[in-house]
Amino acid sequence: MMTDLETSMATIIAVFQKYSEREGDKHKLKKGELKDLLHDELPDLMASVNDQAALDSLMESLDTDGDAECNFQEFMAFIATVTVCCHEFFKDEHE
Ligand SMILES: [Ca+2]
Ligand SMILES: [Ca+2]
Repeated sequence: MMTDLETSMATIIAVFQKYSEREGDKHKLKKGELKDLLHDELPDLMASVNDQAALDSLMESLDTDGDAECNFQEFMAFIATVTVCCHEFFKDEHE
């Protein structure tokens, strides 16, 4: 029996792998895979990444090791940032 947090962590790993395995390096997201992941899994966010230039600049900001792909560590940094923003947005909702 997994806890909610354990399930959430396993889900994030599974989602990353689902897209990272599609092309090229199985453990990294190339730009097209990142685009598909955002499109399918973060559609609200993807609405603001609606052209190639925005996608290019997002990949550039995620890609801290400069290999033009997004590895799991880079992906987690991105998810952490997005999640903190969501928390900032929703934290006062129930007060
Ligand atoms: Ca890949
Ligand atoms: Ca990288």
